[in-house]
Order: sequence, then C-alpha cells, then structure tokens
Amino acid sequence: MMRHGSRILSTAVGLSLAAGAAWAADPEIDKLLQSPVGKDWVTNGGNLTNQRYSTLKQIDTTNVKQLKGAWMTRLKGSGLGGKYSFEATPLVKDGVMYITTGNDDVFALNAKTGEFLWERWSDIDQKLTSVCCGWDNRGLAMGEGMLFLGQLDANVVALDVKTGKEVWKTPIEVWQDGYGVTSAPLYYDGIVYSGITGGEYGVRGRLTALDAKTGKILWRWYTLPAPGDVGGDSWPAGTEHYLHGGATIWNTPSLDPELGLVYFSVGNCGPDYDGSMREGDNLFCASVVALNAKTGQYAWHFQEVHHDIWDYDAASPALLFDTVVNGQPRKAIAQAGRTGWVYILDRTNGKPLIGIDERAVPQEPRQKTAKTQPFPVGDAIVPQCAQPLEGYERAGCIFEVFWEEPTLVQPSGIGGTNWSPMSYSPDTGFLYVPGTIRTSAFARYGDSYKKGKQYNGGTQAAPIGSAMSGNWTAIASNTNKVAWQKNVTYRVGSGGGSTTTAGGLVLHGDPSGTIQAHDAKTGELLWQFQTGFGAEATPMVYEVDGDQYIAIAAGGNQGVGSANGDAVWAFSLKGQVNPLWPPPQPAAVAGPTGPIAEGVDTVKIGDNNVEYRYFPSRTRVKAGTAVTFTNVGDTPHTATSFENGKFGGWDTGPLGTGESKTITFDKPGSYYYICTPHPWMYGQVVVE
Ligand SMILES: [Cu+2]
Repeated sequence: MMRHGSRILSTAVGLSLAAGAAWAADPEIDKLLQSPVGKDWVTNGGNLTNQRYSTLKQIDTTNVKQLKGAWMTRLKGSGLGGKYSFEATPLVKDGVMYITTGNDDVFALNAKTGEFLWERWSDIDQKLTSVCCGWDNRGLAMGEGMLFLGQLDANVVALDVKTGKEVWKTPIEVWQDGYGVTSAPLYYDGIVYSGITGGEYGVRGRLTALDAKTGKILWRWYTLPAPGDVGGDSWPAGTEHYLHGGATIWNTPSLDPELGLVYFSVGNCGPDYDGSMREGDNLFCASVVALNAKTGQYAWHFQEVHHDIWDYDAASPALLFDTVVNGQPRKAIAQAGRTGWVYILDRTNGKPLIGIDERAVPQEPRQKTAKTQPFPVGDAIVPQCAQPLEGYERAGCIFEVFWEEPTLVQPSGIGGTNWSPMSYSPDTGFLYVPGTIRTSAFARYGDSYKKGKQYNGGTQAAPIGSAMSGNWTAIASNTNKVAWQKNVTYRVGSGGGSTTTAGGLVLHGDPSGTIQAHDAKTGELLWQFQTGFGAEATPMVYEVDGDQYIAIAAGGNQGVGSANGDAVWAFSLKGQVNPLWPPPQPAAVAGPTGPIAEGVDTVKIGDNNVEYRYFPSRTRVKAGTAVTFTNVGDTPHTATSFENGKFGGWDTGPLGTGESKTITFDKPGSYYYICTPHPWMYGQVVVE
C-alpha cells in the first residue's frame, strides 16, 4: 500500500494539505477527503465537508429519465429482519464498493457489476439490549489500506481493505452499560473519529479519537462536561446527572483542515422528557461542537435547544460550506435539527451567520425549563404548531411545555430532521433538507437511572389516528429561507438523506421504495425507480471506466415501518435492470396496523426477529378475557395503555426477554397501548 511512499508523496501535495501537517499517513485519501468529490466516494459524507455533492455530470437533468439499474445485489440476508434499518452510504474507491448493513457486516462488491469480492460477518451478539432505535450502521471510513467501522457492541474495528480481515478492534465502551455505535466514523490524517450512542440509556456521550494504525484511543472528549470544565456549570452542582445526560453522537463529524477543527452534532439530553432533576442549560446536549482535530481541545459550541425535554437532538450530520454574506466570504457550517430549523453558523467561532434570536418561551417550573430558546432567522422546514385533537386538552407550538398531562407539539420528538443527512450544492447555494411531519403527545413520568437500562422519563408517542408525512425542502444557504418545498407521503427525516450533483440533480430514497431525482433548482421530480424495498439510505455517486453510477442501499427503516431488505442498487445510463414491484407501504397514520385477530389472547412482542412490533398488533376478545403479553424479543418492552395520550392506566411494566404479564379486560371497549421506550410501537385490544 501507500505507507512507505507516504512521506515523499505528501511533500508533493503538502501545500494544499492541512496546515501544520508535516506529512500525512495516507496522502492519497487525505487529498481526496479535501477535494471536490469525483469518481471515488471515500468517506460517508463524500469528503470532509459532509456536503454529499458530486462533481460528476454525465447524468443530468436532461437524461436522468433514462436511468435504469446497472445491477442489484442482495447482501446474503445480512440485516434481513424487521429489527434492522439499512441506512448505510456505500464507499467506492478504484471500482470497488464497500458497504455495511444493520448487522455491522461489511461487503466489498465490484462497483461495475455488483459481484462479491469479499465479505466480513460481524458475529455481534444477537442479544444486545442496548439498541434504542433499530439495528443500524450508517457506514464506513477508509484510509491507510483499511476500512473503519463502529459496531452496535461499541467496538471500533479496522479491516484490511483488500481482504476484509480484521486488523484491530478497540472497545470504546461496554454495550451492557447502554453504549453502541451506529455512526460512520471519519478518517483523516491518521485519526479515526467515532461517535457513540446510548442517549436513551443514561450514558455519557463523547467523541473518541483513535490512532488509525493501531486502534489505540488517542483522546475522548465528553459531550457532558464535568464540574470545572467548560459548560460544567450548566448542570446542577453537587449531583451526578451530568454523568447520565446522554448527549450522544449519531453521525459522522466534518473537518476543516485549514482551521484544524473537527465538528459534530450532539443528541438529546437524558432522561429525554424529564428535566426536573437537571436544572440548567445542560451542555452540550442538542449542540454543534468544534474541537481541535488533533488534540480534542474544546474550540466552540452552539446549543440549538437549551435544557432539552423534547428529544430535540442535533442528529443529522453537520455540513461545511463556503459562502458570501453581505459581500464578505465566510466559512459556514449548517446543521438541520429536529426542531425543523437549519442552524447556519460561522465555523471559525460558532456564531450565527444569518441570525438566531434568543426568545422567551413557555415555562414549566417543575421541568426547570430554560427561560429562552434560540429561534433562527429564516424558515422552518416543517410546521411548528400542533393542531388541537379531540381528547387532548393541551396543544402548542415548538417549546410548549408539559408535565404529566399529555401535550401535543409539533415538530415531534423525532423531528423535523432526525438522522437523515442534508446535502449542499455550490451550484445553487441550496441545502436539501429531509423532513418528518408528525405530532408528539409529550408526557413526563418519573424515572431513575439504572446502568444499562432505558432512561427516558416520559414518552412522545404520536396520537392514534394522527397523520404522519414528510417533505423535501431546498433552503437558500445565504438567507435560511425556503427556495422550494415538496410534500411527500411518508416520513423522510429518519433514515436516508439527500445527495446532489453537478448534473443539477438532488437524489434521495423514499420509504415507498423509490429512489428519486429532482431538479436541484426547481424541485421538479424528474425520475423515480422502484427498488422493491424501503429506500431509506442516502444515495452516493461514483464513476468506473468512464460511466457514472448512482447507488443506494434499499432495506427499510424499522422506525418508519418501510419494507425491510438487503439490496444494493446501482444505476447508470447504460443500465438494463428494470424496477421491482412496490413493497408493502409504511403507515401514514399513527396507530396499530393490520387485521384484527379474532379471539387471540396472547400477544408476542418482538417476534420473528421484528423487534419493535406486537404480534398480533390488534386482537378482539370477550369481556373478562385475560390477555398475556410475552416479550420474545431481545430488548425490554412494555405494553402500556395509551388513551388520548394518557398512559399507564394499565401496564405490563418492562418485560425482559421471555417475561410475561397478564392483563384482564373486563369492560367492553377499545384499548390502545404503546411501548413506552419505543413509542412508535402500537397495539389494540378490542373487548366485546
Ligand atoms: Cu419496545
């Protein structure tokens, strides 16, 4: 590989490389990471900016209608099963594609034909109890002849890029304590940066930097500061709540070599919906943070939501771009929050670039709510006020407060924009933002921290019968205003994001199973193609032997309920492969789905490797019937009554694997229920 030649090569390209870097461990990859994306796509976000913008333009607005499948490969059943989501962005280098599945398995494929070159099965424990929101892996990084990935069991792993053989494996935490990794790491200049999950398990979030050669941990930067650290006074003094405040990192950092800073978005506070014990702003929950990329030293932060009690993460990747504001060239960073706003900042210092006002917001003393919240100048991408609903006494707009009385709020606790990445085109100056339109019924309950257990302090289920949909918005990056917007049937903010090209296209998948291309300037839908599975990953673009390809993973998203699968598609102008039949479509209305099972008095939770569902989800029994709920899944679940947002009238309580609880239904009526840690699971018992 390049290792021995690296010192010589780096002097040749060194002038455009990182300031102060005498030599690079992998000058070829480092150069690609700093360049506009061309024929290879060597990191999750395309390059260090996370812009997901390809300079390839063989496929453009005039010919995109001709696109067909060049190939489709099924990944041998990896990640097949309803507990999985398939959100990975493939990497391509020198005609080879590398992709991860929700089981952390890695495959190398011939990028021209889709044929298998090697495969590496993760052998992760199938009984992990620390996965909050679907088994998922968002992708890889590469450098120094290796591929890097984070696993759900909290290991960061390096594989030989030629063979898939393990080079090193470093536990950055212990999954039994609630930790995991779903984000794709970032490789740059000899360092692998990894996020960590566990925001629903009372963990202490951090960015971990590892030596790419050895896997040795170089430094950790905790997103929850200790007393005396920067931000340490934003947690109540003399308590340990800062140790259990979540603030995890769901996505790949971005990095500016000239400024020497690494940037990332930080997730929600824990416990999610109960702020009563954690008075203060609770840094660095729901923030964008910049650190010295070499040392991990704090540089700046911007908190999007103070004292978060709505699960309003910054979960989507932070994106770097250069722009001109009032005639001045500026270095910008943008992040799409679950609040429905895009936060546009100066990436040299974290100050708002376009304007963000601190405004007074509703107060709930028991929740210790923050007095003000940041309101960006410009437009939100989704509605920020909930409509009143029969049966609910409280409804409000963003930052509306709640205690135990269910309170309807938009955006929901999953956004806005959740994990899905946005993209940026320097040709239009637009950011292409995926959005989820949904209502949460927020309600708080008391919760105490237990190591390795869910620590939510409330719930945010969508009301039975309430509409759920999505949209795509082009945001003008110099004004933060909507340039165009397209509503879509299903939620698109949770899984796959957008990619844009110099051919004038915005590409994205859809939970219905299609991959779609829009005109980047106008939003006009130019092409769509049915992949046969929920297309909930972010597309990427590459070139082999002079032909441009567009690739996407298609395997669904368990949170949205789109069709599970294990397919990777590549499209080209020479493609001959036809679309598949549409798969079963996800729900556009909240509540239990499927036929009513007559006379069935046993409900299994997490059966058939579909972790987050009740089987059957609807049943009809006679008055006086005892219904037995049994958890046959891997994760603790509940069946908890949910009537007009009020929950807990009857409750199985948390059921571990194999545990059962019987509830007797005496009175005729309809009884809805949810799983409190997974409030997108719904069931119904109809009693005659
Ligand atoms: Cu559950």
